[in-house]
Amino acid sequence: MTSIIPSPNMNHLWARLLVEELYRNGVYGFCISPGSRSTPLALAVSRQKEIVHHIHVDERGMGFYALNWAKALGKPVALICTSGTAVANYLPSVVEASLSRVPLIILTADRPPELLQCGANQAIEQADIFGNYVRWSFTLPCPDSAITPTVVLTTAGHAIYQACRAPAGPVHINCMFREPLEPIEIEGDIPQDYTQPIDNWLSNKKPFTRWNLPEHRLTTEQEIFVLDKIETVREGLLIIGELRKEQEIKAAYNLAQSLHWPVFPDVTSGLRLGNKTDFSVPYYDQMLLLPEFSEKFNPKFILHIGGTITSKRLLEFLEKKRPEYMLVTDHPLRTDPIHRVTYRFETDLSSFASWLAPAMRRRDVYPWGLETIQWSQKLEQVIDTWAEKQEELNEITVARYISQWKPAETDLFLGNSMPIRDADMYGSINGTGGLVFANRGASGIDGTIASSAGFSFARKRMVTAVIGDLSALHDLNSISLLSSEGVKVILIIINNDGGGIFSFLPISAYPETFERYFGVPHGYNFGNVAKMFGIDYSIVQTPNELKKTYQSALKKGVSKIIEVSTNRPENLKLHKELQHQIKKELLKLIQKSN
Ligand SMILES: Cc1ncc(C[n+]2csc(CCOP(=O)(O)OP(=O)(O)O)c2C)c(N)n1
Ligand SMILES: [Mg+2]
Repeated sequence: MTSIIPSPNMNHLWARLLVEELYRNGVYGFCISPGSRSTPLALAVSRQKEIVHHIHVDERGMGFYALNWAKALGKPVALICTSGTAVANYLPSVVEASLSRVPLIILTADRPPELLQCGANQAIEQADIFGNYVRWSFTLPCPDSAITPTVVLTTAGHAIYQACRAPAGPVHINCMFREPLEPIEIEGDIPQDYTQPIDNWLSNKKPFTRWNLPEHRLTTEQEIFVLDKIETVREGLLIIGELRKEQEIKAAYNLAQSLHWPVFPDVTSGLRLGNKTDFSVPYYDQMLLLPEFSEKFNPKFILHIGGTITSKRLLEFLEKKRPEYMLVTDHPLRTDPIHRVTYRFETDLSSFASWLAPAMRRRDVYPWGLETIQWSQKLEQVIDTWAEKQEELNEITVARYISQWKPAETDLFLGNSMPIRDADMYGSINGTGGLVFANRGASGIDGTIASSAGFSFARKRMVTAVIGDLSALHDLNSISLLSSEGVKVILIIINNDGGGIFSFLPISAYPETFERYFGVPHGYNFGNVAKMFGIDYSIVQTPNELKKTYQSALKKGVSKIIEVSTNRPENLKLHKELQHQIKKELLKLIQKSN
């Protein structure tokens, strides 16, 4: 621990107290964007040698970096920025962190009250700027010897508690500082006995307040209810939504193996692109394209554990079928977009799955859904055969091949729009698993490059990221994060010269407005920008080229951009063609079974 006192002045003392108490409460990562008003905070971090910190000029990218760092850690990461629009640039990542329940501690430097609402430079209304998207917000006044230093410490502690307790999320401490901001010695600024109330804290390394988070477990009555319910269900379906921890993935896998129900794993569950269970139905989204299947497949009870579902078709199916629906999450947020949940439980997911799995092994199993599982297995071959025929790469085969080629010791980040959907629909179940992250809280196409960088840093391993070209353009300056220490990302940019997703929407039938307002072609590629940021770059056209380039980048172990050019109208055609073949095969299988 570096010394907190003597501090040169009150500004620096308070900043050191704040940073130190955050650190003692387990905040080991800080993300700093440069600015003058935040000088005391930045310097406080720089003195604490055990804190890992990153510096990036753009607060928007820095926010997404911190978000995915914290999401992978399951622990809060702190952000520091100066006053003014710097603060406002955090908003997209704050919104995402709020909706995806990721703890962030946002420390924004502010001007003193006498410089607000009077036209002073770089002064905006910062208090409560993030509205309902933060779990707690508080303005620390200018450091003042009339205020006991314990206030600073308990502010830090309470911030962590609010950020970490369910629902986890961002908190905002707005820190006012009056000049001078530099660490200049000011005699008498800190009264001699000022730190007396925290003498004990200064002499040890423990947090001032030790917060204890509530544990969420089912009560005995709830356990009996769940067991009763599940034991009497004959046609059950297990849906596994987003899971962020390897332990949860393992527990969900064991639950699936014991339950003997068909399993619909979301692409972010860790059980979709690998970790195949005996009951996995990876191609449920595509099967639901066929009305004959939807009519025949009638689950009476859903057990859904984890986060939300990517497949809109599955949501529509559930809305129509109206089975009993048990949703088990580790948070209290409302995540029921089809308004169909019958039983809701808030509990730790690993504990829930680990408790339920052994209890399920003992029960009589009603063999239902076996055909569904077998049909899905047959579709694996249909997709492979179709893919083998594609000489040039396309968006479907990129999703499929990456899921097959990605090594077990790497993770996957999926950009919103088509990359996550293609991986959900066409990724292979025979991959190696690993964590799959995406910003699905608000599903923005912003901050994707920064997100994959933060994810890689947190996991201390290579991340393969697949994102669209507009998403890449949106976050260009974050390419600089790809070469920062500890970040290894193979960034695959699917360049279809615009927003490919819109071709799948009804608006594509209006050619007079479609390209200009929705397709938004730009004609760029990413070679020069990769060069500007000193990142290795290749553009590939064929599956073989992608395989070679991808595998050599993995071997090299440093960040790389791989661009794949595709064509939007052609992409739509290819999706339709493959979907037609899937439906044809599935119909044949259904007819055979009748
Ligand atoms: C920040 C933000 N702005 C706008 C949107 C709306 N939007 C959804 S998908 C999309 C197009 C994305 O294009 P690209 O990243 O190239 O992916 P593609 O659709 O081509 O797969 C847009 C603009 C959004 N989700 N987030
Ligand atoms: Mg695109």
